[in-house]
Amino acid sequence: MLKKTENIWFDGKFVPWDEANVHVCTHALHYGLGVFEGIRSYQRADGRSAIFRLREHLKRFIDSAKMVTLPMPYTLDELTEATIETCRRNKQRGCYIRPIAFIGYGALGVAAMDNPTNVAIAVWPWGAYLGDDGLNNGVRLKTSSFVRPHVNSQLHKGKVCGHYVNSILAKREALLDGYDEALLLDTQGYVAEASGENVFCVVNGIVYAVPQNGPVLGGITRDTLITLARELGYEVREEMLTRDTLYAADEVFMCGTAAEVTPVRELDRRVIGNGSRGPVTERIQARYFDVVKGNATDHDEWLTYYDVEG
Ligand code: PPE
Repeated sequence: MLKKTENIWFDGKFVPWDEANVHVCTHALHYGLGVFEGIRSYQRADGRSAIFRLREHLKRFIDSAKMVTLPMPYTLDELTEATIETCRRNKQRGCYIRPIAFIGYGALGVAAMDNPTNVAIAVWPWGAYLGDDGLNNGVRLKTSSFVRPHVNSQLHKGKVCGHYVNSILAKREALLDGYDEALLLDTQGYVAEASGENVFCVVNGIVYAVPQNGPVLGGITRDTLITLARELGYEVREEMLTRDTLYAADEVFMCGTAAEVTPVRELDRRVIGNGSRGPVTERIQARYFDVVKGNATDHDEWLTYYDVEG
């Protein structure tokens, strides 16, 4: 269950959590055209709170809307201000932040060119997406029978609400089959991404990331980890991967704002590496947590600090 907070920013105003509602005939509810973001803020080791890579997330939010021809009534600066204020008002020292924009109430029928766009920003506390045990010991993955749609069928660089039906089908299938998460391949059979995470593997000390030119979200955590891994001295290659490469890899891990850096200990009943969090994954994960919520200050450009009263 969501842990509700006090106020949601909704079309430019703060409204109580329970009153941030829309009509059942809202267009997006029927056809799925909306865009969203997932952002985290953390309370850092020094006690201050900071939102991680806020501008990049909100830029992607605006770009996603543009890709799907959804008019976005707010600027990057307005959304930035609104996001910070939503964290502050709700006295969240560390939280998950969910901006969403969608086609609102008006006409039904697919195009509905003149319906308004509604925009909301909600925040709430959200722990480890795939569990604390998953972060420490790794999760079990299943290659999905569902495939990531062709790059001309969905606009994968956009974080589009309706795209997530494909993710839900894959994730539910994986859970029903007793796994923790689904791995989706592309229409050619190459590794795309997990239902809500980008995928990496480690072979002979080299870090491999699935390239961005396929049907995958351009993950901000993925970009962060490539930067941090290179700073740690690892060679990082962006190459198409096949499932057999993952089966035989020394380490596999996934990343996303919600999932952070989650090791994979098993894929399709093949134990990956030593069957727990591998050493390279552990180093990159530790560095990630140090940057987002620890003592590291060498990536301050990624942090938007804000004050919480009381
Ligand atoms: N791929 C997909 C399909 C995806 O949904 C996410 C984020 C990523 C990759 C990683 O992107 P980034 O957060 O920029 O590193 N998934 C979000 C939603 C999860 C949810 O269940 O809701 C998230 O991590 O916030």
